[in-house]
Amino acid sequence: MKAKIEIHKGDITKLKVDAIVNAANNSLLGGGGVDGAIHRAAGPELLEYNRKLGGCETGDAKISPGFKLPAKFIIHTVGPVWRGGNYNEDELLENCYRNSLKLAVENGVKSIAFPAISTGVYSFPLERATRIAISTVKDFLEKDKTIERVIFVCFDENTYQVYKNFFE
Ligand code: AR6
Repeated sequence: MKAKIEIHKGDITKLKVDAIVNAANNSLLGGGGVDGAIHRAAGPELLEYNRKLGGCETGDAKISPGFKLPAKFIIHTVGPVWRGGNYNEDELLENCYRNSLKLAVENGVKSIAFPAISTGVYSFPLERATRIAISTVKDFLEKDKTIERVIFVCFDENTYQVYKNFFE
């Protein structure tokens, strides 16, 4: 099961996988960080498509085509904003990973890449988020037979080192 997980350093928009996950906001209409990069790389059709999705609750996930991306699908999930840890932030972050994987399976996705959801603009502590990301994905993969490959994409060196440390 661990063999299905990879840690990758770089830009998630470049990956040729079945689905990449977007760390979006409730509107699903774009923003900064990885969300901005995905909208730029996918092209304006993504915004047009997402207008019809009607937003997304924190912890939930919605799917769109990848448009100009090498990835076939984009799974948009909304991570929690860190507010000190007493506002269900851990559970909501766990839900992001689990609901993204469920949606992936429903759509026949075999390879999926995740960014470090909530650890940028939303300020979730990186180590705490990394532990949740890795353990939620591992738990899911233990029961699932569809997903063959999960890639954690780390954009900066610090995130990459933290993921490497937790994974070993
Ligand atoms: N590829 C992979 N990871 C990236 C990329 C990229 N191209 N660009 C940034 N990251 P953030 P959040 C990393 O802020 O904390 C947006 O405005 C980044 O270095 O993108 O969930 C949305 O619209 C960090 O490690 O997402 C929301 O309003 C990680 O992705 C809000 O930000 C997540 O950082 C969501 O905030």
